[in-house]
Amino acid sequence: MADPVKLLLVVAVALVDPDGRVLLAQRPPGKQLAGLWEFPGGKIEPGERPEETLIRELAEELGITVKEACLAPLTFASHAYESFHLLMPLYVCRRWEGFVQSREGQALKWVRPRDLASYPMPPADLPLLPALVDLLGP
Ligand code: 9L3
Ligand code: MG
Repeated sequence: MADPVKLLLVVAVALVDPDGRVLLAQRPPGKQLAGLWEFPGGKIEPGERPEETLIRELAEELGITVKEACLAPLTFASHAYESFHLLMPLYVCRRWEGFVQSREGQALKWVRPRDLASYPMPPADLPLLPALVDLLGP
């Protein structure tokens, strides 16, 4: 029998500031895909709902508090790596409490939607850009 496909469940968020810019985070050295710019987020822990994961990850990585009601699902990324299949919903969040800070040594950048494509991104994140630009405008 063929090996079952390993499914990796990850959530990501487009944080949108009042000027319509989106936050990208650079994956730190030593991590898989180091140096690439991604939408912040992380792996869904057993028993978590995706919204709970995002609230936890944004507190850990960026030091901000988002309310579940402020998270709107936009679209899904689905990418087959060699050893696993990544399934990753992208949420949009425009309101949060606290100031965005780098809590894990990652570089952060606020980027205009039309400029997102000029940042090297993980292959899962790249196909999310058209839906985001549609929503936010250039
Ligand atoms: N990943 C891709 N794009 C993203 C995020 C948050 C994560 N926007 C991928 C990178 C890793 C996997 O998901 O292959 C797990 O992420 P992490 O726990 O290593 O950050
Ligand atoms: Mg993460």
